[in-house]
Amino acid sequence: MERIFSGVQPTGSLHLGNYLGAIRNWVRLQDDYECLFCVVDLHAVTVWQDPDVLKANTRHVAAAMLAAGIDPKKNIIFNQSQVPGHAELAWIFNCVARLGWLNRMTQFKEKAGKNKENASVGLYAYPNLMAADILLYKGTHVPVGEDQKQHLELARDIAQKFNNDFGVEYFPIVEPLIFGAATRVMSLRDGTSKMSKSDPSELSRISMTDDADAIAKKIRKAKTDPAALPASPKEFDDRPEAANLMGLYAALSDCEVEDVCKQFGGSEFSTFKQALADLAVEKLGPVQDEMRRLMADPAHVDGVLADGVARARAIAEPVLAEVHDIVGFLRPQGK
Ligand code: AQP
Repeated sequence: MERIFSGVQPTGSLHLGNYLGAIRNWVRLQDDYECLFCVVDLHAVTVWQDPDVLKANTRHVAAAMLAAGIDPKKNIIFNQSQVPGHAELAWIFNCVARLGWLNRMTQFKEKAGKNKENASVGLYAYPNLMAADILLYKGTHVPVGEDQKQHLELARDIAQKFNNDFGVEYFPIVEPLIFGAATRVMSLRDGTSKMSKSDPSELSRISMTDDADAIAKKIRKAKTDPAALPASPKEFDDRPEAANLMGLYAALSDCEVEDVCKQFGGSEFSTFKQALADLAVEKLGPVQDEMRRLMADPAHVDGVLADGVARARAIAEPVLAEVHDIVGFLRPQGK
């Protein structure tokens, strides 16, 4: 069976973008692939995290995966730091990847901003760790958002170079799985920047822990423009906020944006926002209720993660042993 690896960083409260762009799609993959879903805490610490908050966020992300419908028996749900092979293989990949490759990564430039001298080395080498995450399990497919496509290309280059350097056909060349609807949910305050956990404005995102009132308020306050709603996606040019809100409606109701335009074209934003808020509350409510129930039972969530860690290690350890042999690390035999 083909194997999928995918992860979410425990860097804050999950939002609608993480749900529609990632977790909801993962639920749909679990029947067709062998899946590892990872809370990528090693990635999270590329930017400083409060230790207690990081632990709480790790449980929060695991709870979101479970609440969304990922079956922990069928799939492996675990946190990255507890499988040492991720960091070990990332080191080997630090020695395979070229500086020039990493210098081209646009996400580092965006996240480091103007002060890149002050960014952590980990943030710079982040794509090498992502390659290790996938290849430690010889993953064949990775569901990625638009923003991760470049990193996945790098994982393919690393696998190829490792195979060439050592004259082996060891690592698979990973294929992306890109989902159509809502691959990129944008900020409610600015339709040109992505909805993000680290955006300082709470009003920019719908958090998976927001209650119905908070969801309705954020949608009501979402930035719009003065014109009536477009009757076709062709009219989305220069109207990023309308495109984003109508795209959200389409993703939440599992229909095409064209249909949303047909239904609401010509209406006032206020009417549409009310319908969008009602829909968001209806669709997110059951997942949020289940998340709250799970968050009140941390022992259960920890049990799921511990089981996942053991199963992930069982796959990773033989792969790492083979990589050691390929690279030439001596395993001394004691008496
Ligand atoms: N706005 C988004 N629209 C669609 N998909 C999104 N994802 C993130 N934001 C959006 C997808 O969610 C998965 C997990 O993302 P992540 O937590 O590993 O990192 P990220 O992409 O950096 O997410 P954030 O929310 O923007 O976090 P911060 O602010 O900490 O950097 C990925 O599949 C991602 O594509």
